Amino acid sequence: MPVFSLEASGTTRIQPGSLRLFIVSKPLKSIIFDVDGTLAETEELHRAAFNAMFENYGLNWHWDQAMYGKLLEVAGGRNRLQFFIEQYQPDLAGDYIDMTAKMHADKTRIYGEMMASGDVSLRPGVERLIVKAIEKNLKLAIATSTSRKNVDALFAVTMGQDVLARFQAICCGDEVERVKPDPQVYQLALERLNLSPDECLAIEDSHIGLTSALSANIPTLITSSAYTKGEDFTGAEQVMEDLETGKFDLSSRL
Ligand code: XBP
Ligand code: MG
Repeated sequence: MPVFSLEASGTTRIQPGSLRLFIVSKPLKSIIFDVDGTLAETEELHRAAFNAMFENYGLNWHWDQAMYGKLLEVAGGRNRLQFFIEQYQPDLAGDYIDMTAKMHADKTRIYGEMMASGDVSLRPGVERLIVKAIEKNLKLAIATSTSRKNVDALFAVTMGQDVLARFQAICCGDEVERVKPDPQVYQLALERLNLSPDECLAIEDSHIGLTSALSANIPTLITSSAYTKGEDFTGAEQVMEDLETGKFDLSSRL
């Protein structure tokens, strides 16, 4: 007979003879959401915004999906752009590497315009979970490598700024020194929430995000996205296609 058995509820039962001891995990107090790929499939819009920015600069650089898939290994758009120039345009690095902040700011402006006039929607089950979490008085948080401007742009066309205002901690890539996979952005979220990692659940879509959340000791659920399907999600609590298909049930965590 196994000494440890993991119950569906998340309790660990230890059975030395007839003695039954239950170690109950702390009740969930907060859900921390990643943004790109988790709240919404936004990476194609990011890619289009990068390509439009390149055109505006008169550059013949164009990131197709295969290239973008590789570049997503570098989180944070400005880091990604720098990496691309160094790896794929080394002859032009002298001219462009110092311009990446300006280029990335232009890309952010274009992304905002595209978001406002596009048809991005939240991924299945996201809105339902946010509404349920508010109903159950859970704290809501965001931990993302993207900028606050882009988070605002997404909420403006989806659940609205009033719902974003219900988030107790909105932690973005432009507030931390090191973006994911570094744990900084999740550590900042924990600090602002004033909670311990085991009171939180992170929801992520990528192995980079998973590494970041796990390095901050936060249990993590994965909803894989268009660009991250098939990645190695070892260490995740659960992996599902999306919150709706995976029938993620918040009540089992309360
Ligand atoms: C994913 C990212 C972001 C976006 C682009 O962020 O790495 O960099 O691809 O956004 P998340 P920026 O942590 O939400 O998955 O150009 O604004 O960085
Ligand atoms: Mg993501």
